[in-house]
Amino acid sequence: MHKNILTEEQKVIAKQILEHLQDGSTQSILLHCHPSPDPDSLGSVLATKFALESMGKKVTIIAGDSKTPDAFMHFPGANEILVQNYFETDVTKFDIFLILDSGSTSMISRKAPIVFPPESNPNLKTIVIDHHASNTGYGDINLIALQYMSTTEILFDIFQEWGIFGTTENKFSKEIATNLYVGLFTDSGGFRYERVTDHSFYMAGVLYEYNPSIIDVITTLENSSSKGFVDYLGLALSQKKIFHASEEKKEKGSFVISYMKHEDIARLGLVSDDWNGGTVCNMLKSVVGWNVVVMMIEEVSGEVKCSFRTRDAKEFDVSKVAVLLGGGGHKAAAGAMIKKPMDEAIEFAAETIRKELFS
Ligand SMILES: [Mn+2]
Repeated sequence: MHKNILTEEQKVIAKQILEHLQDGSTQSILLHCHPSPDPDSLGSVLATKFALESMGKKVTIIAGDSKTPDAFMHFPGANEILVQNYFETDVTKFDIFLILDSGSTSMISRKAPIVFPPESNPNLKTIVIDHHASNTGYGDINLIALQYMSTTEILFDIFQEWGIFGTTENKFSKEIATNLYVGLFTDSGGFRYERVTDHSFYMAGVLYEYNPSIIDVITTLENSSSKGFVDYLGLALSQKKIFHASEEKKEKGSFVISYMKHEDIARLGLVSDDWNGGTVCNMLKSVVGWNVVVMMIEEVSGEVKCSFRTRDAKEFDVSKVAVLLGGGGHKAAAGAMIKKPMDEAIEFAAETIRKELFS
């Protein structure tokens, strides 16, 4: 028997989801990638596609709001993703919309508000599987499991419940293993985050058995940078504002905000594949005393996307700041969008961080 950390209650929900999937009236299933997809979004969706196909279901994957990054195109099955967003998709063709790694409906699309069931297909069943604490459970069936590092880690246990593996008729494949691994590896910061458990390492071991070249997939992922990424990194790391805690709160150290204005993006000729808030944050927070760090990117003029990280999630819960700014996330890593010009956005974020975490 494989190690499985779903709670009894979650196992019941997993079985419920399976019943819906196996129901004769379920033929066609829709999957999507979230805006600015990360490897957990892609890996979850692609692994699920192979699992559902092994059950004889027809699966369609849409790229969603963003173009799938070139650096992810070597994930097995990635070339079958349709370049269209939710509102460009004819939902009458589907029986189930299986929504993965998406903490809110804005992670399905940011183009317009989303209402379920959609007007054009009142019979569309929505199933949400996710690991974000901010997920309110907006589907017909919701499996929100916070004990997992990544959505692919939840799927690993769900696939056992579904009999995709761990039974004599093993349908687990190299393609499923590879896609589950990319999500597990990246959402755990390469097995570095505090929330990593023995289950994460156990899962990695099982996946390795199915694809001993699993490490090559990560090597390719981490060595697919564009020239634009290096230009972005250089400027982002040099443009930063350092804010110190007040004299009375000296022990709290400092917080740092790096930024990339819309005009910088235009001047360097960057495209959205070129930047990544997390990378800059990880470098900034490696400095002793820089306890909260933020990367702010103004992709669209007047709209600033913020990534928050901390080197000490016990002392500094950055999700609190993100929520106050209209976003969400985890204690150690969160995000938000501020609709202001960059200078005002920096001031607004700095004030919020100072009030919430440094005073
Ligand atoms: Mn995730």
